[in-house]
Amino acid sequence: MTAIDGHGGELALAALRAFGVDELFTLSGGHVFPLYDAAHSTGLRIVDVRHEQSAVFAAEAVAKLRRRPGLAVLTAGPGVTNGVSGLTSAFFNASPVVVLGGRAPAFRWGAGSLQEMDHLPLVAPVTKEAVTVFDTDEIVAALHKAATTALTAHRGPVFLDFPLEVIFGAGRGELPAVQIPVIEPDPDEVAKAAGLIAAAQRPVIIAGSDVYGGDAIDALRAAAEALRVPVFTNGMGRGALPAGHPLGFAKARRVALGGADLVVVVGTPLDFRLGFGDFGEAKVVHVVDAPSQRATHVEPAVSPAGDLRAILTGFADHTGPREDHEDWIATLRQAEEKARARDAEAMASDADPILPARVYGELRQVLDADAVTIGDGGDFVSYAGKYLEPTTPGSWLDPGPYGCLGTGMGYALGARVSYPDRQVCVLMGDGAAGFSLMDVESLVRQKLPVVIVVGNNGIWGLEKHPMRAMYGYDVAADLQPGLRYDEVVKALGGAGETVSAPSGIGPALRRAFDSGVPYLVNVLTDPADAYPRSSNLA
Ligand SMILES: Cc1ncc(C[n+]2csc(CCOP(=O)(O)OP(=O)(O)O)c2C)c(N)n1
Ligand SMILES: [Mg+2]
Repeated sequence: MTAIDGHGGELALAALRAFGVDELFTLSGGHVFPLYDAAHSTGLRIVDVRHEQSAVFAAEAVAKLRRRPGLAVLTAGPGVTNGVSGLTSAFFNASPVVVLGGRAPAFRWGAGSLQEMDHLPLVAPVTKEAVTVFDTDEIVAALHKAATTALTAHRGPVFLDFPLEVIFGAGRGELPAVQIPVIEPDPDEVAKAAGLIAAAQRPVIIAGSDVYGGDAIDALRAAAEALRVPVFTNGMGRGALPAGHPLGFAKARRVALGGADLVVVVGTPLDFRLGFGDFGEAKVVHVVDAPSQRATHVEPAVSPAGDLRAILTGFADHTGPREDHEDWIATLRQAEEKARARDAEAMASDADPILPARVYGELRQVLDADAVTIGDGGDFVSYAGKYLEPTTPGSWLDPGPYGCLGTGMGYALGARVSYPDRQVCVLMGDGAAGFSLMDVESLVRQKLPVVIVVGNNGIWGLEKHPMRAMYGYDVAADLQPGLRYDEVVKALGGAGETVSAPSGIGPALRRAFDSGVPYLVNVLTDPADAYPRSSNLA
């Protein structure tokens, strides 16, 4: 235990520093000045934005990428309400985000202070913990507990607010050692699951974000290699088995799920992205990082719960008899190669107007292996998921199952602050761009270069095409065609250009990555092109 004293802001940041927090994202408000004062005097980096949602999305990117708390500081009332979509995304994504809110003074609560509202009922349903700290002497303990909760599987965001007199007041606290509880899995369940995989004829593993969040990427690879099981990934799990790994697959999913006799889903929910866990005749093993994550709408053969590293290592260490999966792996490899050839053709398309596939064909040639790519949009981002193949785990950021448009600039900020030397590239729909482009100013002013590629089809494509298919017409789905989003970025101090011919994409992307400033490549794409999908609502 280390004793610390100071004002409320100093106590709060000292507690979070112990968890590796070394920056905060915010938009100014007097209710939280002591947190700025503490950051200013201790050298904790302050990154400020133009809308609170960007602050929380930035904190979420840090939490996702670095597996430690990402911190956003929001002023009382509207600051907090503007951050609610970010908190909700973090909740859906199991991101260990800490949001600190200002709060009107407690001593005259009810008298009508500026921005006086009780935030807790709003944020409680989308956080693991939401508390008001009423005593300056309790700040250190409250923050230590909150950060520990955020980092304990199943991870997620926490929210604390501080009445004005509490955060401005002086106090003291004792800083305990950081210790994140680990949930030990039931060894019988682990053994049962490993036995099922070994005995299966055609097993498949699908691994998701919690595998990265739980630092279990190596254990996943070891389990797959030991039991010879093909692996598909989603979310932050992408890149776990990089392209070229004999058990890594991305494009043969339909063949795999159609033919599998056992589907092992690790670290991701059995939600709409996975057909709600209905894999026909195949048995299901659902591996989760906490018992709370066991599916209630399907009955898996077994659902080991707890530390993913321990569970996957248990799989790797399985010693019983095992079936030979080599024919199955060869079948999937054939399907994978066929799909890869089809994709390569699409990505080379000379079609005019430009197809999104070509944008990704060009982008793949300029991206480094460890580039962080971020998707924010509809169809344009579905194509990014299809055509971009991250080879470094924890380098792909999508909004996750909450599907919130507007994450792009915040995620880019968080990624750039996390990795000053890696490429950071945001793929944005033109609709999505409208939510956050003003935060290019935050990037410019704070010298945080990123490349923004807008797939500019002049429509809310992922809504327009389905509505037309359903009703034969569409409303509220058009945007102004041909808009110069690159000029917006230029006006804010960055750079950019518009591309309308396929041959222009590659050179523009190279200029963008070489520029060293926020740079928007505005690619005019074909509004008639719709991402082929079977359903998008349920
Ligand atoms: C905050 C929010 N509002 C609305 C939606 C519904 N929505 C999902 S995709 C989409 C269209 C996105 O359009 P754009 O970013 O231009 O990408 P495109 O589909 O055209 O490639 C909309 C409106 C959402 N997911 N999130
Ligand atoms: Mg669009």
